[in-house]
Amino acid sequence: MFIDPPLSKPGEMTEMDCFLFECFGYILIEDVLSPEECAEALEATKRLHAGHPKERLLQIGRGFEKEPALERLIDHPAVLPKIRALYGDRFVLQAAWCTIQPAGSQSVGWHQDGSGVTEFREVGYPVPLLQLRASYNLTDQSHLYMGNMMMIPGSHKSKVEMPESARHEIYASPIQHIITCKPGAVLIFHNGVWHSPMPNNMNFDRYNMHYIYSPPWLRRSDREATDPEFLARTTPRRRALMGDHERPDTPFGGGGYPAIPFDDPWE
Ligand SMILES: O=C(O)CCC(=O)C(=O)O
Repeated sequence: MFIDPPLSKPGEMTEMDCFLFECFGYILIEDVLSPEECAEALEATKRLHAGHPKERLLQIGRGFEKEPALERLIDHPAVLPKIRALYGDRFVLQAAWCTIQPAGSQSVGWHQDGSGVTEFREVGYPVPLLQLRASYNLTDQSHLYMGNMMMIPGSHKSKVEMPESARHEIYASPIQHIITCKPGAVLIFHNGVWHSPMPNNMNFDRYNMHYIYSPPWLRRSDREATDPEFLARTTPRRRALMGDHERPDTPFGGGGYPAIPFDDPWE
């Protein structure tokens, strides 16, 4: 279906952004990364995937510990104010996945994000916001069949699951929306939105960097603990976003959870 995307602008989460996010479960911000920033991040993602099989969608976590171009995206000023507007002042980076959809491959599988063990939709209705994803498009996805994200707008409010029989179909539903965007755009979406990658029929690999923000008490999924060397050298804001607490019980207790220094200068 060709519908206009719920477009937002870098920075502050406006009242209209809040409305669009509430209605669709996602917003798209174009031109977040300059061509140079995007090229740098893309080179970093290629280094992370070097030596790994290129057959189907593959996600590699915690690349920000080694790659400065990926570290910078953890608290990008175009995106972080929107995450803060949706969560309030206390949240962590639950995972950062560097994802390839290799040239000429497909991994269509419609799903909601969460834990297979206890699906977030079992926690309550509407499915709570527990994994807010900022997905940086690092390769061209301005046409169809470029490994685009496919979304069902508003499906984070649906009590009814997508039928099993449709979950491996490219065109699964008449209301689906295929995101077309240039490198450097960022899609922010709610874990409850049903989504899938579109096949990548191009002769180049598709790379997205997904940053997932969660309440501080949710177990991290790309790491048990952050590399101590990274923690020692990164900025106070990023350190706070890592969710490595001196006492692991503090996220539950609240009192000892460090405040995120949102007002520190941007890099
Ligand atoms: O990178 C993609 O295309 C999709 C990744 C995805 O759907 C997921 O990690 O839940």
